[in-house]
Amino acid sequence: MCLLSSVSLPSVFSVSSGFSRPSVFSPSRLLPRRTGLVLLAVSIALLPGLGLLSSASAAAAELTVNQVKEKFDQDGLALKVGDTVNFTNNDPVKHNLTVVTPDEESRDLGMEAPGASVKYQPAKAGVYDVRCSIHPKMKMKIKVE
Ligand SMILES: [Cu+2]
Repeated sequence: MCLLSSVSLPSVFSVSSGFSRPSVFSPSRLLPRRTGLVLLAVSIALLPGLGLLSSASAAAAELTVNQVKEKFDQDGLALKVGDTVNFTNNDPVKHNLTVVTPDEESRDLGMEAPGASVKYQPAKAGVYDVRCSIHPKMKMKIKVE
């Protein structure tokens, strides 16, 4: 009697506790854990994107330079690294812009049809020369800080 009760008591305990743990605790605990993990993963995935978006929209600008009557509508333009220049051809003729970087490297922006525009984003600080290979009188400078 004494032996049986001492043996049966722990076995009942272990069985009941073994059953109650996975059946009662795990469904209620796993669900919030999973949704929590998903939310964490989503927020981790979104945070860098949001940071990039906000910093890009706050810092980078797009400035337009018009080409009118075979001239640039401004002689010089100041901008910051990350900004973009949008050269727009408002002439009835083609232009073909070339940018000379501070390292004296020429970058052909290609033939620009009437009404078309071409974008250029300076990669580093310095003074850039912009010319038109069709109209040698067309010149302007871009100062990048
Ligand atoms: Cu031109």
